[in-house]
Amino acid sequence: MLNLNFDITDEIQYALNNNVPVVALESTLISHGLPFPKNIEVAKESIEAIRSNNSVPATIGIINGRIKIGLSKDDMNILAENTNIDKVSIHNLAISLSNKTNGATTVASTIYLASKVGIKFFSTGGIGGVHIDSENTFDVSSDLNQLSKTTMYVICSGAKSILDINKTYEKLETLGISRIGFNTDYMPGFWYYQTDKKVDYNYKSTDELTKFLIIREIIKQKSSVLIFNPVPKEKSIEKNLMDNWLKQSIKTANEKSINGKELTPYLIKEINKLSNNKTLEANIALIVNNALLASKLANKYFKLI
Ligand code: PSU
Ligand code: MN
Repeated sequence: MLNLNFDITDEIQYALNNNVPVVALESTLISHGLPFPKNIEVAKESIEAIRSNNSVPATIGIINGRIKIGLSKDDMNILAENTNIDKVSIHNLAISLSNKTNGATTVASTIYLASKVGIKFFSTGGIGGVHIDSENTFDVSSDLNQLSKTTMYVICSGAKSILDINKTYEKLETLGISRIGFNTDYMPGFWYYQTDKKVDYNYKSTDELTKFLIIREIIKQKSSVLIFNPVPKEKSIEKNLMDNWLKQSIKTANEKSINGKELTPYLIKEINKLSNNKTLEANIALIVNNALLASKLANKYFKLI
């Protein structure tokens, strides 16, 4: 029954059957996170980074209502070039399939779909989380809920800087999602190198880190693990600059009554403008860097199991 909706490329299916490392990638980054044509360049660079470590990339998205595990070049162009692509999370996943839309999958829906086909590693930029002013709006990304339900090893640079980092950090602990550093003592701040939030543990080698992942499997823990990899230092943005841009863009979002799932893409675009694309450059650098680390970890993992 499942196969009726899933299109898995032969290469990915072969890798899954033969313990070849596979790294999943989301597509919301392509359609809603980065501007065209940078989005397609970054998608390709991430794919190359994963291949350079003998791993198989699996970019996930929805084309004409079909779940694609592995997007073709044409599929990727559809998601990168059009402005009417659905942002598909968990609540609207089956709606997109039933209406045969083209949809970009968020962290939540990507890890859900990836885990259904047996993928263990996923790489992205920053996860969604608890929004500023959530006491009033109740806006909390379903990424957090899904991370608590799905077993996935998620390599990222923290939560997006537009969020309430304190609340997001606490919520992760509540949900049983380990906040692991890879060579960092503090949770990274997405566009900036580090926040003041301590990681649960800083693993300093891929060997140590993958052994920890395997121990979790032995004791049957089912939630996801966040593996934090900070933005390369030379691209990191100063926190006070970022806070100013954030304040300004929240103000214009309020004036224009932008909220819900439109809020994240709007704020990211606005801040890219205000920063003269410095945040865009940081975003690109960290995405590719995370893909590289994900494939290294996936390689080590499949050597150890
Ligand atoms: N990080 C980015 N750009 C993005 C996102 C994350 O740098 O576009 C996307 C991810 O797909 C994430 C989603 O899952 O935003 C969260 O959206 P929301 O807050 O509406 O759940
Ligand atoms: Mn939201």
